[in-house]
Amino acid sequence: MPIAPFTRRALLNSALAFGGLAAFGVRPAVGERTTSVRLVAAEIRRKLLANQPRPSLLRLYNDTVLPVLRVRRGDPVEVTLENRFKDEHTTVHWHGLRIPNAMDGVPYITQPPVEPGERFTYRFEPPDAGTFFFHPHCHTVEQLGRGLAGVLIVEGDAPRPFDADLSLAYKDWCLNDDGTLGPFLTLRGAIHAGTFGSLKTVNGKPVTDMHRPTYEVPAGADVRLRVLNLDNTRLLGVGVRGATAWMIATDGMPLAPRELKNWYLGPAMRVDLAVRTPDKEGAVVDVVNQWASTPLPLARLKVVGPSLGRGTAEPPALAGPFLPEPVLADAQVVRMVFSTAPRPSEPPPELAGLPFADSLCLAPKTLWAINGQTWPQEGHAHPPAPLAVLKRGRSYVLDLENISKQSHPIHLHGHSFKVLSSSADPDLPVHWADTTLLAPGERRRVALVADNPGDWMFHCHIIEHQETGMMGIVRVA
Ligand SMILES: [Cu+2]
Repeated sequence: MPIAPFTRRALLNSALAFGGLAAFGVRPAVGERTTSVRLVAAEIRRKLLANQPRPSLLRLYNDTVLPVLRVRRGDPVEVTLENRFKDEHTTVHWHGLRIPNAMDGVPYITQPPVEPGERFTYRFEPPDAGTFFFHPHCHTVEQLGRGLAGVLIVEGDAPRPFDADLSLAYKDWCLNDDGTLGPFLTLRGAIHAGTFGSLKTVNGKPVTDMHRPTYEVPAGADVRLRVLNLDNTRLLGVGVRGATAWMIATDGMPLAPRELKNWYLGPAMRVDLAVRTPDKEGAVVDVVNQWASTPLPLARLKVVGPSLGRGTAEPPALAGPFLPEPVLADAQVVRMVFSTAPRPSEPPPELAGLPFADSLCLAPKTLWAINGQTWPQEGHAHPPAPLAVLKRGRSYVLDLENISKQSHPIHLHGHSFKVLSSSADPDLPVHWADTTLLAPGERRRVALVADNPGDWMFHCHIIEHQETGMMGIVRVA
């Protein structure tokens, strides 16, 4: 019975490596199947690198860098957020979850901001299984920049248990020599591809040319790798060296297994891989970022123990997807054009002096636009008119076009959409997503059924672009 110990060990590795279940104290509470979790958002001083002169000021959930929360599809989840920040409100957005609007976690738009000392309980039943994450949605550039995010794994899609299941959550940190973090938003970064961090990490562990987080996995086994790009800025091209890997899900939605060559992950995007590890003990498998001219390491899998003999056959497909198929013949086409702002501008002088221009979640400058419209500088408290109003239950094709010189990973809340085509990549497989990456000049057609009523945020997930105007509302009514 070699499988069970390995499986348990691999799961334990991933849980212990970055807090995992223990940090959350997951326990059944209200009903038998309810997962009840306390999520404390607080500042903490901690070193990201052992040789830092002084610790960095981080903002974390439950004192853990990128904690992992595991729940089951369809089972009730109750998460009580407690805001222990001194002077800043926050909320939790459940990225990619098709849950009711009131639980979506956008301050002012879907709920009042959770002020310091206050609590808010999120209640939902995850309708999809897969790999998701959670993060705040106001002053995100700094809250997320200091680490405020977590991985959400919704179980219930595997036709048979994987031999190991690991998440690899990528994030850069703007770490300075003296241990301080920042700046999180620069004019130069916001105008271009964003402000890049100096320290690359996976699961909070440093990644360099010489060093990468290493995990032991069984030989001849099916290992599920959940790769998440949780950075504010950086684009990844995920590849695997030393083993055959199949893509089995994109943004938490299953895909017929497809051999992985390269998959681009903009900020907020995820890909699930089934990696068939070599039979030979001691072999290594590298997960790499192929976006760079020389592939950069992300993580290494080290093969240990006797082969589990999974052979060479394709892994089975995951269960799902569990969402309605858009009817293309009936679909109305809605065009969305992503560009620089028609008139770059600064906030009115009476608002410019506010601390970090936050209390209204206001854009410090307006640089980016969707359909020529920028998120107003009066902030979330004064939302703009919707970019589009979709009829509940109807199918739509969103015709997305990026006419700017930067890439934009575009995210719609409350829905997943089917990516049908790309003007830049004729070989792009049809796949489901909640965030899709548009290269400069690229046009993509995506389809969805507008089945979740409410006002939903629609924005670029390069956070500096989002916070300088590339954000709007899509209403489903
Ligand atoms: Cu963008």
